[in-house]
Amino acid sequence: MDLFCHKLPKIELHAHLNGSLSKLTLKQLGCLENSISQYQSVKAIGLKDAFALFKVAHEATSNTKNLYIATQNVIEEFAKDNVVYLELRTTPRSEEGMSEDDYIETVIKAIRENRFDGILVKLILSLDRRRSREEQTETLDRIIRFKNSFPDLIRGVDLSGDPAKGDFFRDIFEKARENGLKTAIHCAEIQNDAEVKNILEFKPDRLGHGTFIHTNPELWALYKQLNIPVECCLTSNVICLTANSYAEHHVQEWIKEKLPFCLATDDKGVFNTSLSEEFLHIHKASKLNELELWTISYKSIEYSFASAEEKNFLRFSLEKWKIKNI
Ligand code: 6MZ
Repeated sequence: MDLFCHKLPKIELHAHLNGSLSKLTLKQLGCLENSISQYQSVKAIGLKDAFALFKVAHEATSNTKNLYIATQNVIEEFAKDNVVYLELRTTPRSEEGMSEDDYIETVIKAIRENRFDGILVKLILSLDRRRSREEQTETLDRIIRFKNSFPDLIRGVDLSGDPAKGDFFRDIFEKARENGLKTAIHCAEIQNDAEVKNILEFKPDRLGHGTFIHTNPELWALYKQLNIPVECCLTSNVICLTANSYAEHHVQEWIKEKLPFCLATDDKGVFNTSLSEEFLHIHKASKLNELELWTISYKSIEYSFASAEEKNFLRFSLEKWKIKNI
């Protein structure tokens, strides 16, 4: 099954650029050995400690040259894992000598100059919930400007960052939607029923994690009525201690009730995983067979922010692969 999960053409819809850097990339970017050894979590550490690890990657990508290399390496690694469609997300930030505009331009350039065959890459830009309403609004305006110049590449906006901090500002995402951007919002990664209700009522195109929705009957009923695809990141949740184990992960509820979900790595560097491994975990935890795993991949095409034409192309190649391999 290892080989099957590796070879399966996969769709990655929830990957944070700076959490996806491999140790090899950190080394290439001149990171010191002792920072590198701290960066990757080999055991369950909880959300707070996981968030501290992003600092290592952020230091490594604090100039445009390194950011460019990091983006290309991440794409290459997903391509080698047989990810055929990648929606990479990242939070525009400024550093000394690099403005938010420089940051976005560099990531765009790295994706457009991507050298790897067989992988289609789109960009989602993230708003950090720890930032103020004014800062988030300013970043959104910037994103809208870039989206108008690169509509083929920039497909959506995400809300992420430490779920214990900051807020979801609905009007900011209404504006994103009015401007033709899709919305993917981290939701219920920790228990926060009032916020989850606000997010669900906004009806984003996709939800990240969705860990604590089914635990509240009112929210669960509302969610099931809305039927929004959830990006499930099993290893991330196990390491961050928001799921007790792979077998007890909330994706089981989605499988049982035939609700829409995709599998994703979240931060393949920090959590030392790959999309193939995530498929292997679900195979083991839920006893899914090859056809069922393929179906997860196939259905994820629908939940993606790809254009209708791109979706048709992806469906065609997955169907072709199925005839030969299953
Ligand atoms: C919420 C997360 C996250 O944007 O600098 N990020 N936000 N929950 C998570 N679960 C573990 N994992 C990553 O990539 C790193 C940033 O992505 C968000 C955090 O804001 C983190 O700083 P970029 O490329």
